[in-house]
Amino acid sequence: MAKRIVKIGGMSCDHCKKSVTEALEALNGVSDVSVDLAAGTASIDLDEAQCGEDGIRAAIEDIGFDYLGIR
Ligand SMILES: [Cu+2]
Repeated sequence: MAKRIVKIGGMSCDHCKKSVTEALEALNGVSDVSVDLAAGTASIDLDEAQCGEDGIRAAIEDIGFDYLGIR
């Protein structure tokens, strides 16, 4: 399990924040999701054995936001 920060584009309100939080929490291997709306980031605990970068990208893009990377 590793703490990672996902950069997300297009979030503008609390509804966006909730949508992104729920989409990330639904992924196997992702937990402890905390979205920072102002920063455009989500802090997550990631188990990379269960979920890779592609899975995170798809979850964000599927609900209409922009995946801008992970660190
Ligand atoms: Cu919104």
